[in-house]
Amino acid sequence: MKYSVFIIFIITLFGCDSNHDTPVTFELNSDWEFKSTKDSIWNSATVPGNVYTDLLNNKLIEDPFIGNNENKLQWISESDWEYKTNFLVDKATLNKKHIELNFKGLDTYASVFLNDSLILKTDNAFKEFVVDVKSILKPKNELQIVFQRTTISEEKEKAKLSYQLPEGNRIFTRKAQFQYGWDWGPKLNTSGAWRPVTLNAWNDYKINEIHPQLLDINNDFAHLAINLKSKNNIEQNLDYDIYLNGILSRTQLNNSPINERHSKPLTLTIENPKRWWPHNLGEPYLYNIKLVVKDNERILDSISTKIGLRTIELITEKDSIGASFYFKVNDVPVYMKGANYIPQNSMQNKVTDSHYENLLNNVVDANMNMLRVWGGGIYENDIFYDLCDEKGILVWQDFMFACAMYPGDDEFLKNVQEEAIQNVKRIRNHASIALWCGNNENSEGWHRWGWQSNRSNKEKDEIWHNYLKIFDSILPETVGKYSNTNYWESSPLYGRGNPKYKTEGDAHDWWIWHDGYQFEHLENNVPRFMSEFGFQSFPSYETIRYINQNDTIDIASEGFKNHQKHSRGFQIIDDYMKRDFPVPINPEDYVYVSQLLQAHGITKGIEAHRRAKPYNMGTLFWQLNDCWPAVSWSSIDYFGNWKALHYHAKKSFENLLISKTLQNDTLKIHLINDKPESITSNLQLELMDFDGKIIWRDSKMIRLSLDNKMAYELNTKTLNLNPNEVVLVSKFSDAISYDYFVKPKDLKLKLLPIKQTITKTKEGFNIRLKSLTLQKNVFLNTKTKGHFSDNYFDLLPNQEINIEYKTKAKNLEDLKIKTLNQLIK
Ligand code: BMA
Repeated sequence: MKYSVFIIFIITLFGCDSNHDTPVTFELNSDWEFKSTKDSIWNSATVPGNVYTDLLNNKLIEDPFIGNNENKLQWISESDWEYKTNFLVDKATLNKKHIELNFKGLDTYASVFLNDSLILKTDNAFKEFVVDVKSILKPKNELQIVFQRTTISEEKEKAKLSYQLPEGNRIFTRKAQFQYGWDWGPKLNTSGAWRPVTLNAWNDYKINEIHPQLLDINNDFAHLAINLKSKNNIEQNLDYDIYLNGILSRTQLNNSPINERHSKPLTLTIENPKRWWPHNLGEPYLYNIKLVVKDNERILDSISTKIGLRTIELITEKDSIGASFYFKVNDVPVYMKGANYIPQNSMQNKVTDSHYENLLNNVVDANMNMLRVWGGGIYENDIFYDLCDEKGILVWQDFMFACAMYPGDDEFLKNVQEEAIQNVKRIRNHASIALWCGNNENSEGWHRWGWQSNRSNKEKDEIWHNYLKIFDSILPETVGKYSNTNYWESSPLYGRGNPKYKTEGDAHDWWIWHDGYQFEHLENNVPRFMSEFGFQSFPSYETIRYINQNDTIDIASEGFKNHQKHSRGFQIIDDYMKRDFPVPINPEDYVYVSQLLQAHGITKGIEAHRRAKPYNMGTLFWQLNDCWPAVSWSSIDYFGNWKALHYHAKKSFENLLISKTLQNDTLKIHLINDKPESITSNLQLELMDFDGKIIWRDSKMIRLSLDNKMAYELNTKTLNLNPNEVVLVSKFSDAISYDYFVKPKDLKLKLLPIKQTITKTKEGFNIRLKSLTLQKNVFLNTKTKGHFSDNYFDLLPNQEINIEYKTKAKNLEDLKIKTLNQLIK
């Protein structure tokens, strides 16, 4: 029998041993084994982890992300799984007065045994569980966790109801709802200890939580209350040292010890405070706060947290049109630009710190300042919010309820209540948290998706009443009690079908895609805040190759088709493509055009929303990322490759945007500025043909303040232009825009070569490109792994551009260039 030995790192931070009696924490993450309860053979397991990765690591299953494997693996969620580990506890730890086991996340119905005693039964993957194990713990221990398949509890709960709730049995289980299958994700219902398991021991004092609250702030001072919750058996007064950015700011002797029953906040004043800003408006400055609690000179415990000094408010005020929906950060109305975020992997333990780092860097690179953490996934790991704080990305946080109606019995409500308290408290210190939202589309579903048909009034009343208990009572009260963040009941406020969606609250526009409406619908129907709208595309060649495990780009294989989870998905892409683009036969070309199509439609929406500022104050497209290799609405695919949409959204999300509209023969140039400073510059307009001949030019001095301005208007009839053969180049300050007068498929592009010069650089390669004709949507691709500084861009005639390719590859011999010119006959 193997035993993991705790190596106790004596905390030398505070000098000599006798000067502290601080709590100790050990992660129980080694020597785990697992098996199906029906099996007798144990295999090695990983904690934190889940049963799919454990089966995979032991080569007991094939990769669920390849081909049709997902379908062959459904037996896994129909089985029960058992995990165990053995561990030693040293004498010093055993002698501590208090010892607890802490389970940060068990997915989901788990029975936990320590040395054969049942110590815990769980029913919520979003909750942390703490168990006192002082009386059971021995020098040698066995910890065992049995995970029961979710269907058992779900069937039991279902049988208690005289009616069925939409949508399926997932609603009975508090775990990531997308694991039951979604229209962009596989059905991989996991089990396992998905977050760390720790052993915590202490004697007389332990800090449980710190919660700094900004009381008031001006340019000279910020006043904060530092709320502290601790377990405290010490009767006498304690000292509290507060370090601000490493400097001891204040020692305070409290008259009474701060403990759970009686807590009195400490206070802190920061002189000349620096405010935290979303990255596109300023520096996301964070202060480090460290609190050291002492009993005379003996250190009892310490805790650190980072805070950003900012105020955030959601402003929903009635106005002459409906009601506003915008965020004020530090009293400044801020336009929100971004996307909806889903879990990065169906197997959460595969998401490493660098996945978080890279993805959130990509968010900043694309000029996004807000992500919506969508309600069918998970309350994210701490690192996600840490990085959003650091990088200046605001977070719209949904509670984890999506596209369904949920039960309302006391046990379920109590479970939800505890989940909400824990998660609100866990993330409330983060500067990035802008909003808590109750659910995704539950209200819209109830009112618009036929969920009420064939139900008695009594049944309808009960279901809606249960909805209100959670989303109108438990959740807002929890958010109000434990945080300073605003709460919004459901996203969207009004669904499709209610005309008020355009005048009040946030909106999801799924007329595009699901209902097949023209992209132009986005331009003519602008809501106050667009929290979802999207269009699918195929992923990168790398991802397609991975799905098929084949070098050719095959998008018709059965295995590949399993990675399109929307029942009409392929057809919808095809239908839209016919409207605006050439429809290629060759799969490589088809994949490329599908990405151009997605970028074309979504940026049309983004720009229309931004042109309507300040009527509209935000645009978040669906969706940023993928949880597996797939055909989906994402702008970045599973392997981190930017699709055309991410490159194009980056341009449409610039603080300063030039955006063109053309209605009948009236051309309008709009300028949109998201920075609080005004800009005075020369708007320069040039109309050129595809050989670079200037047909017309004009310029105009413009003073642009915050918001948007229709800066230039022209009747194009006066130009006598051939609309299929011209591009309008507009420049204002450092912004530039290329615009066309017809659909991409109607452009009369020429087939001429692009001259390319590749040179090796420190970080990869520099690619210099030049052509005699306009090259539309130049797509650079290679089998090597790397990132192009720009892609899917237009190259003006005779213009020379430099693209940086960041890669570890030694050569770039396979670099290929695709353009729309090659596809338009
Ligand atoms: C939105 C989301 C998801 C869904 C997406 C695409 O409404 O909230 O539920 O995946 O549509 O259909």
